[in-house]
Amino acid sequence: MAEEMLDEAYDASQIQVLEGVEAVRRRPGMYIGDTGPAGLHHLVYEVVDNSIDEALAGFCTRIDVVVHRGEAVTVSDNGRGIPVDTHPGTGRPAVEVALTMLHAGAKFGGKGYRVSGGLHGVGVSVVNALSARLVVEVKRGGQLFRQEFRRGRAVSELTAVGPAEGTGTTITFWPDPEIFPSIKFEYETLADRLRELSFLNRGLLITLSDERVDRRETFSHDGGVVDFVRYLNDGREPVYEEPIYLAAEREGVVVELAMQHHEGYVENILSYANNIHTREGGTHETGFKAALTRLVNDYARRFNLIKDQTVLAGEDIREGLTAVLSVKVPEPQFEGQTKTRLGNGEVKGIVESVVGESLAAFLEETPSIARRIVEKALVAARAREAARKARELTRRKGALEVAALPGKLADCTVRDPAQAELYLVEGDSAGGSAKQGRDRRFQAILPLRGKILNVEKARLDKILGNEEIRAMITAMGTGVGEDFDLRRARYHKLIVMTDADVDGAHIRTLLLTFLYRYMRPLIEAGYVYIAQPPLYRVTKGKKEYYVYSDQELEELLKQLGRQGVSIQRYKGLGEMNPEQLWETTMSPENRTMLRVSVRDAAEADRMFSILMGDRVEPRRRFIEDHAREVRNLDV
Ligand code: 0RA
Repeated sequence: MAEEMLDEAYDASQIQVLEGVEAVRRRPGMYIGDTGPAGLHHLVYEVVDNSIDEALAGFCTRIDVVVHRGEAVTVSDNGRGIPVDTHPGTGRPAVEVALTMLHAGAKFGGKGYRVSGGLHGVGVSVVNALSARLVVEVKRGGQLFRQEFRRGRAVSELTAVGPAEGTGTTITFWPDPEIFPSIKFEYETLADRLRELSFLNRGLLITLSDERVDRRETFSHDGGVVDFVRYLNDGREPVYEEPIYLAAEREGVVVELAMQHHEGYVENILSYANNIHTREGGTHETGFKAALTRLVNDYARRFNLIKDQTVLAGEDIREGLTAVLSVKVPEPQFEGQTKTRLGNGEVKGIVESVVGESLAAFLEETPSIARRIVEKALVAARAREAARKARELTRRKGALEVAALPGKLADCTVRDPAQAELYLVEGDSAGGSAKQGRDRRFQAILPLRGKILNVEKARLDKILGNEEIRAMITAMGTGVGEDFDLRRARYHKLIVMTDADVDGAHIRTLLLTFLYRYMRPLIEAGYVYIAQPPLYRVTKGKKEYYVYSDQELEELLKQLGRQGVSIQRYKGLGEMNPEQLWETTMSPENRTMLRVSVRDAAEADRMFSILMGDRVEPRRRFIEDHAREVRNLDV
């Protein structure tokens, strides 16, 4: 009788497993966003998040991530190990249930700040369903257990395979090529997220190894968010040496903040809720900004640093501010278009009072820094007022003129922005080829003169005065900075097309930095792309091949053999005739383009600040560390 009941429970759970796996495989986008590179990398984050949960619970100090040849990934932790005992509802080992039943994750673990279950909140069972193969190994109770899965279904029983020391969980998975058009993992993408996680979880050791290229990095930051702010401000001139730091827990909400002003103008507040980057902000960010504005104004007034009626605006106080705000909330609610805005109402007041109290004490105890912050805000307020007046002047002037498009723009004929593309092309000669080669119905060309943009140490604010950049802004139609309005975009694709050399890379970095600082919503909307022109043209007899990377070249040469093969290396776009440029780089049928993410652009911004900044030491260090990338400045 008991056995029969167990069988029934087993059958019921098996049906649930099959239905779950099918649902996930039928509509993977529902669970991981998409099946492109973002979704693919999300698989890794999902598994890592489970280990992070174990770290947040206080049982895990180390996570190792390995990318294998053949694009399998192993995530290993030294936590307690996923439980292996029999799960009462199903009669199956708990670890099998966790890996096969949708949303099973929530049934375990219980309290604590779970990060898995956050953004997409899908759990490892989804990773399993989307993997051609997955192997889990658990060290618990002196034994090593192992179980294997194919496309989400167990193909072996959980088996004790030998003795083991310590505890932990190791998951290796092979993403399913039936689901993902490309299963190629990108080292930098993984490194960025793991670095971020190591900043956000102080003391946690994370390693990333790439066996495909023999590369390895360790991420570990005893300074946590303070180190994060230092990292973001690397190469910038700080207004005060030590980032301001505060941490507190109130009503079950953990608040951590590090902030430091630099002499530049960009506000860069990164906020996180349960380790998830809340790009759209939310209640925690609102609470922080409110407290900062109030505190600095109170201080300034009390010490007569501003006149009675003057109020420093929040944006003036945040000019040149780099801050990382991290909260851990027991039951986070994520809202907004991309589910990256924290919605929990109670968090605003909590952050506001925590920051308010700590910051008040800090300003009181450290008047020299308090004064510097107020002075910087006063300068910003004056500059903003001057800019407003200038803008009003140009607006009045502009109203009298026809909204003229730049003369160098070869516009497209289609009027629907969703179909229209604007190519920013380095150099007049390549610009000419692009104009001839393009499909004029939907492709517009704006040539940029390389030399003008390529001024060493170009100050970004001066660049606003640059004719080429102004032409780009006018062509896009959106305005810049405070005036930016995405709805006015005349093109939904802005494609940066530069030479594959140092100058091209330099211009690209500069353009991305500009877009990041002054037209960021364009990047957030996914409108910005980088064209990928070929690096080589290989011919053998009558056959010709365009080759886009050194690795591809190596593979092709192996295939063709050396005899009778000739290789042309393209040093610039100008070396291609219009037909070739269309064929290889502009035709939607053949081209590949990189969509620029905010993270790419932020990295360009960082690189720009370091390479162009006045501080010699960080620049030297950066160039040493990044010798390879700096050569192609690949962003
Ligand atoms: C549920 C309960 C316990 C640990 C875990 C889940 C766990 C899950 C994962 C996923 C990756 N690494 C993990 N580490 C732990 C704790 C059970 C106990 O020992 O009390």
